[in-house]
Amino acid sequence: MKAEKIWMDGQFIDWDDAKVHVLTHALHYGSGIFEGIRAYQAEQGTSVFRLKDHVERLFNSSKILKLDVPFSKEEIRQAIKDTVKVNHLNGCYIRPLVYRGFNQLGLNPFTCPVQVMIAAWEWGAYLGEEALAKGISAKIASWVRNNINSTSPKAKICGNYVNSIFAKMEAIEAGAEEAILLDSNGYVAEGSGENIFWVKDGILCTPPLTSVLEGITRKTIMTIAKDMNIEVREEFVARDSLYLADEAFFAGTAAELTPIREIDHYLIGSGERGPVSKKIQEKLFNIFQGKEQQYLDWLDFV
Ligand code: PPE
Repeated sequence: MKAEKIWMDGQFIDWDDAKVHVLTHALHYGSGIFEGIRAYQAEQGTSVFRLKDHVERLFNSSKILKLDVPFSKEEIRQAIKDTVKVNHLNGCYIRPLVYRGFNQLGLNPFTCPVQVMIAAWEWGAYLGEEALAKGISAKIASWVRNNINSTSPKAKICGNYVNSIFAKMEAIEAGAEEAILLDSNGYVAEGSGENIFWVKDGILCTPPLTSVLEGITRKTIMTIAKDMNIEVREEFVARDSLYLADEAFFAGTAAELTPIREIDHYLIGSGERGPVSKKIQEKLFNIFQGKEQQYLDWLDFV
């Protein structure tokens, strides 16, 4: 993973020179927030998927962590598109980060400057190319999802991701590919970096937005499923509902729509990508490629 330029605080810097001081506040305490965005090569040109929604969430995360972004939403949207353009990227992953820089250490963040960077690079299938067709194995983590009174799950805060890293390490060391975290009440929450869906008797289900990230892919999938006349429900369920589901999948910008083949060694349905998952996945990829007139508004051409 390497591209040419990274946007740092308003200007493009060579990839290898995009550095920060070791006493950067966010490096010590996780006091930053970020976004994960994808651009796709559509029939009409390169486009960023749901750029406006991602920038909106970036500013919501900033508000929650009290980071005063020194750029307007419009400036950030333009900088994201410029980053894709100067790097001559077609399909890519885009990572904007707003973080507390260096002034002094200690938990009070207010004296540290708010800095912004945007990087973009080619990033293929998050959980492997094969995973998109065949599905992956997942494990219920012993680590509980960040509690709603410990941090804000609605904000994509850097520090929140230590919780995900614990769950991911546990899953990998146990021989699984991804983790599923339960919330403090024991209900299914989400993956380490994805929302989760399952299908039971033709109904598409996902947990409510309490202790999970308000995923843009989640929102997209709920909209297109409804448009395809698939019933969608938000439900708190225990892990056994996942074991007994007909289908399950992860949804996120990086993961796109990745089917889940097995959870804790229980085969989900027939242990392969299910028909509802496949139908939604195909629709989603067609939308990314600009092949669905109805959803062209979601594409922002660079
Ligand atoms: N939950 C979590 C915890 C999460 O990190 C993501 C995105 C989602 C749900 C899905 O949200 P959305 O991308 O808006 O549909 N995870 C990002 C970071 C992944 C990473 O490894 O880094 C992403 O997919 O870009």
